[in-house]
Amino acid sequence: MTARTSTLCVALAALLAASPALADDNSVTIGMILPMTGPSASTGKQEKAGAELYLQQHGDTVAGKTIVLAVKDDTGAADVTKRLAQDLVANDHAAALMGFGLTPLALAAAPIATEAKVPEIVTAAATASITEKSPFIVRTSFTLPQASAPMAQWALNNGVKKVVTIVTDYGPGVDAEKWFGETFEKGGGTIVERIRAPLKNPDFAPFLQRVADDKPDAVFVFVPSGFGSVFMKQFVERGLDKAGVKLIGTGDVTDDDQLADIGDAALGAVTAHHYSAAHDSPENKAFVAAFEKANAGMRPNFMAVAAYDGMDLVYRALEKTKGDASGPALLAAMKGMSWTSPRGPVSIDPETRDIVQNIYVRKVEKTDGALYNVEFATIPDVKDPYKAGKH
Ligand code: VNL
Repeated sequence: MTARTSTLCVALAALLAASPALADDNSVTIGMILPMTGPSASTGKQEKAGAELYLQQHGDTVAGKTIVLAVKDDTGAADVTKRLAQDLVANDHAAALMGFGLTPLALAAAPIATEAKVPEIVTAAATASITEKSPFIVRTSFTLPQASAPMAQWALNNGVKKVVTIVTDYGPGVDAEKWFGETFEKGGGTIVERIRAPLKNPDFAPFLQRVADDKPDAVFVFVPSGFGSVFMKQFVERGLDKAGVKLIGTGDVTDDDQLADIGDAALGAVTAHHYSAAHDSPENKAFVAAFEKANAGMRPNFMAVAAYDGMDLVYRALEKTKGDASGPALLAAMKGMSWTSPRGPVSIDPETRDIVQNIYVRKVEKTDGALYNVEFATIPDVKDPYKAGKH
């Protein structure tokens, strides 16, 4: 061998060693597909930080396997999600796919999960029907019906009679509109108007003018994580807060990632959700402190905790299978798994593969000079009501 080729061999060996795609037999690759750029980049950033924190705290070894977390940016485009999912299962032999920032992205990966018999752990997207699109989908985020129905119940119990709903016009928004509206009307409330705003380049001002004309007791809102700031600022600019219109919604609009940016405009907003950085438990205090230490200037939101729990689910499943990382074995181990998350007690419903969790009613308040969603009521062990009605 010449000196030149031997240098090349050394370089090649170094390259192979550094490549997670060619990791040894003992490795288990988790392919995490996220929007790291584009309008939902904040979701990608939170999710990546949540998953990496789990790895940092628990190490990369479980049940004799070495975990390799491969994070890929789909830019929020479904065709890219699908290509990345294909690539991860075919070339990287990923044992599980994880992430998916928006409903269309989670749906794009579903046929790949089914065909490759690899669990698709949905840690962000929250349209109820997603888990029906592949028997290999498991979810650690939430569903919009899970949060919207309890919000309607709270409104009914607290003197709210007339509501305008405003939702982003795609899967989760349609779910939120339906489950808030039907629950509210069944309890005797009136939906004055149902407004849907486009997902792309949202400008809520014209819709909020209609709300001002309708003069409801409250506006119920769903916008995906990352869009709350635009909405809340326009709500206040229209003077709707001063006109006495209450702001209620699912917790996506007062997302912990955006609260500081929204500022005092968020004060008093009442929302229902599964996670607040202010959740008062030892597990959450430890989680928030470790997250903030590892990610200067960031506060974990519901996306971060769902990714953290997604990793937790993989580790627990591998422990249960004693290191068997085949898709069907992992999936079987995940069904029925229960643990204590920073958000509270959770389990994976073995029938629907959706997460069962507490839903908290919270109000935005200032504590120690910062805005938080302060939980004041708990609805325990909520199953996704969309699927509960079918089973
Ligand atoms: C979705 C649902 C996305 C809730 C979100 O933030 C969210 C979705 C990006 O299913 O697309 O807060």
